[in-house]
Amino acid sequence: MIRDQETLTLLLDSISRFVRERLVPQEHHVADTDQIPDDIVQEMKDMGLFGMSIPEAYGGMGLTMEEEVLAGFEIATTSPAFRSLFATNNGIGAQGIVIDGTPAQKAKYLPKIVTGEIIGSFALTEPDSGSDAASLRTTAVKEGDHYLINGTKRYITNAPEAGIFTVMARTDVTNKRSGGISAFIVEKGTSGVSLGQIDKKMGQKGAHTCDVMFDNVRVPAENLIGAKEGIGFKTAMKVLDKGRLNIAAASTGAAERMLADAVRYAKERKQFGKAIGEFQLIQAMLADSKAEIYAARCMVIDAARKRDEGLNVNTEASCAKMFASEMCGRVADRAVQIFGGAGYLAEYGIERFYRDVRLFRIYEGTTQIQQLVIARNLLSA
Ligand code: COS
Repeated sequence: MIRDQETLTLLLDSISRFVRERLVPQEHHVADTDQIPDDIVQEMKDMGLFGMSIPEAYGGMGLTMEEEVLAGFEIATTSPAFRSLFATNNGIGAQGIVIDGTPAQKAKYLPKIVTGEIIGSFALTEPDSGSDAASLRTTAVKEGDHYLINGTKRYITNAPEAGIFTVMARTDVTNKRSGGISAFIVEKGTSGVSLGQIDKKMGQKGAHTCDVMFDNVRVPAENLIGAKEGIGFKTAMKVLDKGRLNIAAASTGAAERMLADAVRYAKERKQFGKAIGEFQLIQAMLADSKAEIYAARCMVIDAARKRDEGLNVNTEASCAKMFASEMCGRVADRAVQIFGGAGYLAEYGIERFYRDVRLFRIYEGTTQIQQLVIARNLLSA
């Protein structure tokens, strides 16, 4: 749903200009240093990018899902590391509070998430619990007006920068599956919270992940999301329904960028006496990419509209995430192919995208988990 086209157009134009003029020129620098410069982070804050999806009542833009994916397409036309920094505040690092938080939890944390004063991070995955999220082993034992949390979380995006974590932990150890899980807001400064080394990744330099360890961490009972035990897994799944749409939008935007780079190169690069874009085998790769990007874009917008209508988009979010991320991988591969030898060299940047977008098919649920969700929903209908 688009609430006001004029306001949205202004936002999309300003994001597009910011990406073109400020972020694209910094892509190599961020990849080389593994850091997003402070002045860029400040500009992101000033533009309100940390609070796009947070309700206006807490100072955010309150974008609808359709508006958010349109913004997501634009933001994703540069290195994914830039979006990653504020994406958890709009997505998985804050949505647990937005969707299921108590009024007091929202009032306490959301205004600071909006400004980027605190970064929100989502702590679900563990060393032995990835795709099978319901098997997680982190425990939260109630002691008076506190919970004592123990366990280790792995691959946690933005953990090094985070001010709060949404931590899924088992409050009922007799229930080994999803019904025993609750979600908590844990502040980073709490005694017993510690971080592992920043992970060395294949790509997405500038976006950081690491382990987060909880050693007898005392969390006030008021930080139990929704003030109810046993609903934490469902909170996580609802968060991921939205997160998967955001990753689908990011995949689509990144594919658009790679195709634009490939088209430009195909016009400039000459072989056999003419631009390689005049050869039909190159044209086929460009055309397939364009059609697939268009299909992904339509899927993402349709699923976003359905979510705005209040429909259950579990299936649609998984379809969009699966199709768009796999499509993005194919476009990345073709783009490298069109660049030829230059595609394999760091200075042309396309190999960096090839590595960066590989993650889209893995995080927030692998392609295989999306297949499982879609098929289960089909068979149980
Ligand atoms: N919204 C609301 N509730 C949901 C839901 C959703 N999207 N998905 C599942 N649930 C509910 C189910 O209805 C079920 O409720 P009941 O117990 O009341 O029947 C409960 O949650 C458990 O669901 P389910 O039985 O489907 O759980 P499973 O353990 O079989 O597996 C999958 C669920 C595999 C889909 C889940 O573990 C998953 O998404 N894994 C991938 C994790 C992931 O994406 N990790 C990335 C980390 S973030 S980067």
